[in-house]
Amino acid sequence: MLTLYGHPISSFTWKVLIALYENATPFDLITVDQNTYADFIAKWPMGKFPILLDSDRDAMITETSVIIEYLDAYYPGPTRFVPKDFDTALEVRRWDRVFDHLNVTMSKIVVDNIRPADQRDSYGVEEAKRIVRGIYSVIEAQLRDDGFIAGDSFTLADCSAAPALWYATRNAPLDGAFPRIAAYLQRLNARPSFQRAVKESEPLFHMYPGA
Ligand SMILES: N[C@@H](CCC(=O)N[C@@H](CS)C(=O)NCC(=O)O)C(=O)O
Repeated sequence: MLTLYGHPISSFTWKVLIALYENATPFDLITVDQNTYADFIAKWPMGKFPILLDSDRDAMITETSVIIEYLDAYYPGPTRFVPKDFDTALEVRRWDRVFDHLNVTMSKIVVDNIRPADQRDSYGVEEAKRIVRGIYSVIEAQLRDDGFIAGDSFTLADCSAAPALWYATRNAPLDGAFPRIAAYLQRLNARPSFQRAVKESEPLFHMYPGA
């Protein structure tokens, strides 16, 4: 049995939820909140979520990219997340890293929105926005008019891209300068797996004003 410790509004949790929903993989979600935090932190003192527990294999897997590779290996379904061909797999992993970098950078902007007014970091936010626009340029140059970030198939890198771009573009708008990203985001938005992750978190959107 798979158990995911995460939070419905967390972008890194969405990344893994998308992979689980893509293949209708059964799992239980334990929301990391004040009731479950002690249990979670005892399991993973680094405190970064989500983490996946697999009681059938007596395994705990951390780091979203590794979790999705694990699902691909042990709970495969119609959507394969890492191609068998080494060079293509390397490209998928490379773009997964780019989108995780976008995810972490945009979090600085999102989290600043919920800081007390006198503890905001406008310098850090402007710097994050500059970095985000640099990442947008790299992504725009990679994208084609159709398909996904690393070819025709939806992969690990697209699981990573969907939440990162969803949050980033609300906080650092594309402003018409990145048409291929806008079109790509529409293709990602059309995936039922992503729609479900967003829908389930809607009741909690108020936690992140500006998100
Ligand atoms: N590299 C990690 C990043 C996970 C991450 O940063 N998760 C955020 C939630 S979206 C988190 O745990 N934030 C709480 C904290 O940093 O204390 C992964 O891919 O799993």
